[in-house]
Amino acid sequence: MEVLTTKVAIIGSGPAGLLLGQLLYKAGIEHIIIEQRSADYVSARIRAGILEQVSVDLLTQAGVDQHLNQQGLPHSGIEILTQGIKHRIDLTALTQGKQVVVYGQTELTKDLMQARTQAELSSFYEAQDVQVHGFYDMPFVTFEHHGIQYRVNCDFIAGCDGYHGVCRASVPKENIKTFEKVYPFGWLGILADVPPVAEELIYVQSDRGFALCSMRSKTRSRYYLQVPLTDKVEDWSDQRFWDELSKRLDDESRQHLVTGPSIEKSIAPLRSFVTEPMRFGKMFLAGDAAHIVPPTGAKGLNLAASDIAYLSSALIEFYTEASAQGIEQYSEKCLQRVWKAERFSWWMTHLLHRFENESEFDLKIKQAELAYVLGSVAGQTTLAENYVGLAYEGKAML
Ligand code: RFL
Ligand code: PHB
Repeated sequence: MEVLTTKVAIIGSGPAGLLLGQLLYKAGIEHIIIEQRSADYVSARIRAGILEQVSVDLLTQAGVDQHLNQQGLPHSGIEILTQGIKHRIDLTALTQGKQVVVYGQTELTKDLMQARTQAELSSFYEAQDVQVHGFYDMPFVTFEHHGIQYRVNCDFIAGCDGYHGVCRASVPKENIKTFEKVYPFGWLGILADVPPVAEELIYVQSDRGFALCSMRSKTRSRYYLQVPLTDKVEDWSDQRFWDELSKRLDDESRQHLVTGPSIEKSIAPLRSFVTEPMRFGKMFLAGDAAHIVPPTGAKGLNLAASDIAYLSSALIEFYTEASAQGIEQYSEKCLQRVWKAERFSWWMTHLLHRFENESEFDLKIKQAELAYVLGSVAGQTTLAENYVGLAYEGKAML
């Protein structure tokens, strides 16, 4: 067995783990990343597309904003399409100048991986049988890598290993509480090298179900359709996808819709999920390992970034000021922001999706709520300030 020693063992090389690694590196804090998948698999995953300003600022601090600044598309508004009419939410005007940036999680992951390679930092990809031990006392991680057994002794474990990871699953049941809501539908997403239907994102509420028109660049589009959970990707030819999307759009958008062959197609289930607390002795959970939101509010990746802002601050404070205050407050601070984003994502999902067994009364109430939100400055402001991202409370990297 090879025995290694480091300060922070990071489990998972998604955006949360990579960003934490980069911020610790900048602060001169030794760490190792242990990831079960291959580097190619991790860098090819297609997921989120929207970054809040605070996430962009954090990436700037981490020194990985070069491509983001060149290729990210700043957006100052979104459209909500309901009853055949588009309503623009002017994010920037409603939030005193804030905006969001369209930049794919795939690109962000590649940027962070590249920064790591350049700095020659230690990562173990394709690690097998990763296990976390002793996190209430003397933490260590064990795994197998290319036939060699490893033990990593560390001060802290950062559980950045996503919803299906090993860290949360290793916490004794009596020390953890989870809150969950599963939605009775999924999102079928496609990526295609066609120009986006419009300059801004369109969130579509229609009798046929929700749809979202998003993008990755001026020549690459990302579209989603609400579909029953029983549907399989094979049920959806490209033609069927474009036909259905077209039916959910308004006349003007339908005319501008450019179709083409898909380069990726997948179905994601929708879930709301929160773990309390987010720290277990010397092990922290961050990102999807601790919480999941339905993608309607575009908050998942951004919440992972805000957890890491708090966690990196706490660890830097611990090592440079010998203060455990940030560590003690980590869970509480994260959860305050997490629950607000959970509420917003749940609310957007309810407002814009079609639910089975919805009575005519329920539908009328929902339509009235949408009409209120879209027709009132207060309603629009609520939506806008949540969409661009709420401010961090207390001390974080920013
Ligand atoms: P990740 O990205 O899941 O990374 C976790 C990593 O841990 C590894 N792992 C392990 N490693 C070692 N040992 C083990 N036992 C391990 N188990 C797992 C995994 O292989 C993986 O590499 O979690 P992280 O870093 O917390 O990042 C979270 C985000 O990926 C996620 O919240 C977003 O993608 C959610 N999301 C969106 N978020 C936004 O902010 N804006 C969006 O527009 C947005 N759109 C989306 C989304 C997620 C989607 N899907 C597919 C769920 C759209 C979709 C369709
Ligand atoms: C995306 O572009 O993948 C995307 C954008 C906004 C969302 C969810 C996903 O709310």
